[in-house]
Amino acid sequence: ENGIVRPKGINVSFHLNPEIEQHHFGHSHPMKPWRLTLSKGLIISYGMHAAMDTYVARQATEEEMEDFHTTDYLDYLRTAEVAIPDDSEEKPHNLGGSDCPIFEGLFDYCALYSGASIDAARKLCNGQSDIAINWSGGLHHAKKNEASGFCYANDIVLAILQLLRQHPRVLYIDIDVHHGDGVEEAFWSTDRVLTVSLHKYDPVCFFPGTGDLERNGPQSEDNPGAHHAINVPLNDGIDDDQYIYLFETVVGRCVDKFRPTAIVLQCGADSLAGDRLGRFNVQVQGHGACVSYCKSLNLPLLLVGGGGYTPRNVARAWAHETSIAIGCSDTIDPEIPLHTPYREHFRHTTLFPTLEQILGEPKPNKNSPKKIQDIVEHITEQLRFVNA
Ligand code: VJV
Ligand code: CA
Ligand code: ZN
Repeated sequence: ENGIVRPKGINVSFHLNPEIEQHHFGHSHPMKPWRLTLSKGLIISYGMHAAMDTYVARQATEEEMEDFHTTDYLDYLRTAEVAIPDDSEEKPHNLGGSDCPIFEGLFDYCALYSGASIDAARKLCNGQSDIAINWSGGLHHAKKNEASGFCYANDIVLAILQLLRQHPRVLYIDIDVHHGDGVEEAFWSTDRVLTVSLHKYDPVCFFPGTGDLERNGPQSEDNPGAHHAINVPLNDGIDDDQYIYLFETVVGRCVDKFRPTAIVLQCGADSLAGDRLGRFNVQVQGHGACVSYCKSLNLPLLLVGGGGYTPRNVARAWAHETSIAIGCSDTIDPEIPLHTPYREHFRHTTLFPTLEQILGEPKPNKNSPKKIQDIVEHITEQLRFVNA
């Protein structure tokens, strides 16, 4: 089908569970698990499933989730009663407000996306996969004892903990438009995980308000994790050229100094132009270039999803990135196949719409060349303290 063949020598596993897609955060909530249905439909219509090992994820057990989360929080998550979101008071474990509503099947949803990321990490550990993909994961804000920013269980932390059983050093990279605060904080105190997040940074007006350039981990004498958090704070309107330059320069230097033995890339698609919550001018090509660069490092690679609030663009990005993983991105037809489910939902018939097609008028780019150079210089300085 479509000339897709299984790549020789490189194994890609695809972890999903259609049950995840059935959950609803509530009327007009920006997080729509249905975007996973749209993405999968596009991936299958291109025939890409034939080039991967597909696994239907099982639920993570409570014991597995306790590797990071408190028993108290998990018990609350499992037993919380469905309620109309209410922001009027502080809630136990930050559950039940409009960002993190309590909806039907909440615990199953969390256990399923966590199970998929844990399974994916195990495939990398036992060498059955070179690249493992879970587009339903990537929920980087969840804390050990509370929900935050649409995230309830932190599947990324759970997956990295699996990788650390086999791997001395794991590099975590986060291209979601939001700061990857939950993952950063979880590995604050170890030098075995280097976290890197690129994000829109505005301490007042943009969630979660953290992630300035100077935030590099608690700087105490006895903290091995000091300097092992890298933040790339950006302004509105960053374009592909600047984004790719920063990604390759920063990640390249991190790899040189830290010498990771495995990489986790959170591919939040809210950094794309035209996202309902995002502010950047990054295109499907620029977003995908980050995946290509990580793949070129030839290390075990876990790809997870994350944010992404304009489903047609999320589906384009994650289908393109799946094609990069299996090595057919140069050969597939950029015209969305005629038999793609919900094809009319994509508005344009190409995988790679132009900024004009997406936005009409592109957003002004508020990132000066000097700002980009200052970021690279600060991070280069910071990495002097990082050694393999
Ligand atoms: O900015 C916030 C927090 C508030 C309090 C709650 N109100 C609703 C919004 C302002 C300060 N939260 C952010 C959370 C973003 C989470 C991003 C997650 C990820 O992409 O990084 C990873 C998956 C926020 N931004 C926008 C909204 N919340 C938002 C929430 C809604 C909504 C519209 C916007 C919730 C329900 C409904 N509309 C109906
Ligand atoms: Ca980020
Ligand atoms: Zn986000």
